[in-house]
Amino acid sequence: MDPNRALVKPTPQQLAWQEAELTLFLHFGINTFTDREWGEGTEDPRLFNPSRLDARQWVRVAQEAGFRYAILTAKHHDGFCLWPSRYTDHSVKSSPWRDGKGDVVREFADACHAAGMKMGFYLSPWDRHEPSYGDSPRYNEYFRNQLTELLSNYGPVAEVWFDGACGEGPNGKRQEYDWPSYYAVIRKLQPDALIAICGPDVRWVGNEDGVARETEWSVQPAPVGSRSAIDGKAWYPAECDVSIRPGWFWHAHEDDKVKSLAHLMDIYFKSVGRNSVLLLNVPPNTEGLLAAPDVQRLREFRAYLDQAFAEDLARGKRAKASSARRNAPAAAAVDGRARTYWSPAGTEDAPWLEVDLGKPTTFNVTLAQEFIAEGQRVEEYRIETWDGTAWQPLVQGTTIGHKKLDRVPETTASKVRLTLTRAQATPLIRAFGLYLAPPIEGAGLGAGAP
Ligand code: FUL
Repeated sequence: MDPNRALVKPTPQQLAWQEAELTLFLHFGINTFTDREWGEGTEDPRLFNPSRLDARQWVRVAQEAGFRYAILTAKHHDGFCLWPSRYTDHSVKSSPWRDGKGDVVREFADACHAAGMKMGFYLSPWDRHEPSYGDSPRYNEYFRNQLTELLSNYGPVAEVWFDGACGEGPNGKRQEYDWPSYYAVIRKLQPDALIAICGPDVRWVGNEDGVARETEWSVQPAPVGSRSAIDGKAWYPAECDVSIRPGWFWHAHEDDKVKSLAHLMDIYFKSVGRNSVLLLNVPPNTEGLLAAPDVQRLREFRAYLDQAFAEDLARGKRAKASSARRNAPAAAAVDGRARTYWSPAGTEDAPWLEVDLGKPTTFNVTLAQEFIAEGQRVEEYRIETWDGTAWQPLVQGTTIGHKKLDRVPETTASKVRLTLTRAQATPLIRAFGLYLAPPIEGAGLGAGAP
């Protein structure tokens, strides 16, 4: 490894987003009222009529569950707009809701801003209603106009989420999306907004199960439009999108198919716990509210996380290391602070950090975090426990990144050691922690999706 090599680092916006860990996704629109997942674009806007819509409820529930970003589907593939766009009548203004004077995006944005929730929107480039779709230059202009409305009139936007779906237009031609021109509108109007999925700032993890890879690098070949590229590489962190229900939109018949707490926790460990952000979809119902079973599950989700991570058993314990740089002592990895880290002097092959727990201590989750503001560096690590005579293997892992959580069988030890066996540059370990998570009713903690 070349110590002078410039490392790819996150932008401040990418860093804030990753630190937040949890983003709520809200799929809501005409499909909510037609009981479909994909509309055809021929739906009657008069069907859109939520009886008790309250975006403050969405935001309150999300915030209570620990979510700090929320993304609403301003327009899905059917083309129906949740805001009164000047460029089409296929929107809330043609609906009976609030006498055609309503604006869901406005209510959502206001609720987010009032609560300090970061706000984003999903805008489907694929539009099955808009007549200009397929006539590439004309539709690209229509799309940029819609983006301009959403980015100009609703306050700060933290994330714009682009799905890649692309069908034929009414003229039988395939629309060619002019991505660079879309990005230019976003960069100009909302320079702090992250552009996700079909965009350069946040990468789709590659499935809709909420599961990242065991090895998840935030540094990737640079996508078009990236702001952090060095030598063809860029900071391009993974986001895991998954719905709390089988579908993305609300359907009455799925009220009893909300994912179990055990399944959600498995998703959490395999997304947030694998250096990714979890984008969890919780769709409002025909009343315009998050449904009771989903709200209940989100409460359980929060309560479980609070309990599982209430006490870091390594916090403040005596720590020593194979070596440490000045201002980066071993103790900094167990001080509970986000801005300090342990970093080895860089001379040994496999630097290690040892925590003396002072007494036999039982845990079943280990945590490691890198100080990613300075890049992602660790390629391989192992965790061992001291049995009084020798070090016993417990975890063998690869990348760490922002956060790596490993679930292990209940283990009792008085000393635990983290060894970094391979790294791309001198590692900076922000945290090393140990937790005893309670069992989940109906499933062991280690159990996967039911
Ligand atoms: C997909 C869409 O086709 C789904 O309807 C949903 O919006 C999901 C998040 O992205 O590609």
